[in-house]
Amino acid sequence: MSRLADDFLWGGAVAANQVEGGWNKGGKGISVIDVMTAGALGVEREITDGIVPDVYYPSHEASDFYSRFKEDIKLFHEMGFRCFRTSIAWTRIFPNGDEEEPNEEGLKFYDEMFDTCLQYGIQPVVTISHFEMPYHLVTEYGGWRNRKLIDFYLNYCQTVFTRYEKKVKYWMTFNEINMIVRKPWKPGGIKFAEQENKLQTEYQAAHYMLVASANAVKLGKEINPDFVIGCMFLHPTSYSATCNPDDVLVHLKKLQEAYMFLDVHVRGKYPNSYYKFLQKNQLVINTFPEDEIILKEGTVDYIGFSYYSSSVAMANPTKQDKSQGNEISGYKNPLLPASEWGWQIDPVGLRITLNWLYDKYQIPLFIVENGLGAVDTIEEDGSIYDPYRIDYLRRHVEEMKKAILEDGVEIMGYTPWGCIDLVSAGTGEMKKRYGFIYVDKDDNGDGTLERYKKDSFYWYKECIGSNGKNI
Ligand code: BGP
Repeated sequence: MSRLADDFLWGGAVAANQVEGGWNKGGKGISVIDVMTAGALGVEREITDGIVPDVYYPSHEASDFYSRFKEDIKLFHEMGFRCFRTSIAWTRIFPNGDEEEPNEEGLKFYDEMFDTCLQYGIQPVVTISHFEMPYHLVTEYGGWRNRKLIDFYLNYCQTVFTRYEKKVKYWMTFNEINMIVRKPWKPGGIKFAEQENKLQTEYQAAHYMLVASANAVKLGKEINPDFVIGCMFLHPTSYSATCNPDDVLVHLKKLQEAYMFLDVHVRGKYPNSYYKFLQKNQLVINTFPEDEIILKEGTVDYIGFSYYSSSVAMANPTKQDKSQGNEISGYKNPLLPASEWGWQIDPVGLRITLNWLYDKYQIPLFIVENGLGAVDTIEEDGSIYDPYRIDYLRRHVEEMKKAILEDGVEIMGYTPWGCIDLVSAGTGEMKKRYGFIYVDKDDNGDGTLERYKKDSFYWYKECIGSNGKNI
């Protein structure tokens, strides 16, 4: 192959909870993100007990995509998007999560949104659960530590698969599923009680989510065999800090622990190292006898993953070695520059990641998140010069192309994160911007919400228009 396929899925990615706002409109219920306050670099977002009056919650209005999606999708079209990755807010469809009947107004909202995409020839790529499970499932059932969540999730899947059968072909079951064993609030609605055995709870929840995911794949295929259903994995790319075998082993173990999720998603069973890990940590996971078969039968069609940066692993780290990164980070790499938020920038790491994944799993890959969170300045005439973002994206696209054209990796598409500015999941900030489209809003929630095209908007348009040639 000497060029990218003509149907390569160029596009952009967002999540409902970070872009839509309209948190209580159209019958929507409260989600786990709706009770998270804003934070900053080094300042954790607080999880409040329900909605507290006079507290600022960034997700409540977010970028107001809920009311402006038509003009926003038009702008995506102007850039030439062939696909648009977004999620369905579970709480628009089942406000509490445990109802039997869905909320028609919520369903209609996504009907309209997907229709708008399709009118412009943009394929929706839908994450079924992206950090926005119903808060009620936390207060009543304890989140994903409870097996009942599988049924609620499947009822939700059944509803959206059936409703959007003719509109959505590409699906992903859970965003960054492996976050459940590190930062379980957003993906799993799990807040620990004092004395709780955290690891036990996390790995139990992981099992339930994996069973739910496999069941969802099976269900989706029954409803429409043409559905293309993938998983979504936070790829914790890292290197051994030195060639000291002790560092190399730590690095290997780190990857193995994370790849457990992909082993189940892709091969339909846990690796031996997982059972040894459970033993070593004295974890006992409750399973049903049928789980084994479900996992076997519900394997995914592709691996969707996020990649922003890399870090290093070492056997004897010091406190100063810690690096920032996307939820699961490691230690600093002295050879790499970092973003304003301390995420180390490593385009070649993307090529390495693609090769690792493809060598190991041999199914198509989809880069569903990549990008640079940076502060942008808007000029008086409305221009936004963001050469740093263009440089980041260009270098990553170059490496992706090498992976396809020189290494033979099968990649379905590329959807840079936050194609329109949105609320940061990690910090809740607005000023950590990823978009090609600037949204006039600040960290206090002030601004007109008006949209402006950044320089990167025109760069990406040219990139897509030339199918990745002119970058
Ligand atoms: C991933 C999430 C996204 C997104 C992104 C960037 O973890 O899937 O929801 O937000 O990272 O992270 P942040 O928003 O913290 O900059």
